[in-house]
Amino acid sequence: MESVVIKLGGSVITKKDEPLKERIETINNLSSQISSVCNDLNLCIVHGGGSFGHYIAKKYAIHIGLPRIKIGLSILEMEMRRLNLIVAKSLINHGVPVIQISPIDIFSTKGDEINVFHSKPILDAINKGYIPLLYGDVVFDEEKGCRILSGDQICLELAKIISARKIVFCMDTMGIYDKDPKKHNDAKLIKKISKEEVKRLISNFSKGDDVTGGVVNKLLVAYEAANMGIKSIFINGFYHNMLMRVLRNEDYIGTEIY
Ligand code: ATP
Ligand code: IP8
Repeated sequence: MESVVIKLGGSVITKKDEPLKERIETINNLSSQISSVCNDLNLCIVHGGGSFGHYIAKKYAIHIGLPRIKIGLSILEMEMRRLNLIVAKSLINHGVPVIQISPIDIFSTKGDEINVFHSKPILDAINKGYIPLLYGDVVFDEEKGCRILSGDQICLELAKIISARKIVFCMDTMGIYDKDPKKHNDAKLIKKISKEEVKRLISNFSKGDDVTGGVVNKLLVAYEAANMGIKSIFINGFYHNMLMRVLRNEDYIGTEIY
């Protein structure tokens, strides 16, 4: 069976301009698409922070290290688990056998590097036929106290351990453009990007307002993935059945980084 990692972007599953607001209809729609293919694939699902994670992380400056207001980190963890529960409930209601796994329990970092990844709970779940469901999270860091580990980065770690050849990123745009399509009407969708081209593109893009670096972080992850022979596919998570089409290896509109 083919192994695939899916990232449900925070820009798709939450209203990024409204703190702590999920998009339940979109989540249900994505769950239904995943449900139609989940028996034919080895899947891991990861979701982003959106207006839960990024909002709380910025409010308490958690992306800089341990917050001065200690409870801020607890609130971030609680809100991410709440968003994770919303996503899990939807997937389970659609018959997708997910097991929620909190990154703070299995990852820790030292500086920019992941130095602990306790992958057994993930592999155990997969071996028993379940689908691990993780999310971008705060994790403890040996130097800074804590740091935000993006869902994108977690996707890459999962792809490595389950030998996935493909990560599918659902975003609120049709894929990667030559410039931010929300700011430039003449932005052009780039359908295929080689790993050599990615580096050049990154230097033109801004990190945006997110605590994990937005589209730049995604491209860095895609670059690292491509170096390991893992393809990254960027699609619009709002677009009718696009996720299902990619998962079924059918034609789709989006960006492939290889
Ligand atoms: P989260 O980090 O909350 O999970 P996400 O993974 O859904 O969110 P974002 O990090 O919000 O995705 O990145 C998507 C956003 O990146 C788009 O809304 C778009 O405005 C912005 N963006 C900036 N430059 C580009 C570009 N060149 N191509 C595509 N999107 C871009
Ligand atoms: O949204 C960040 O993960 P991302 C999660 O995938 C938090 O970048 C807690 C902000």
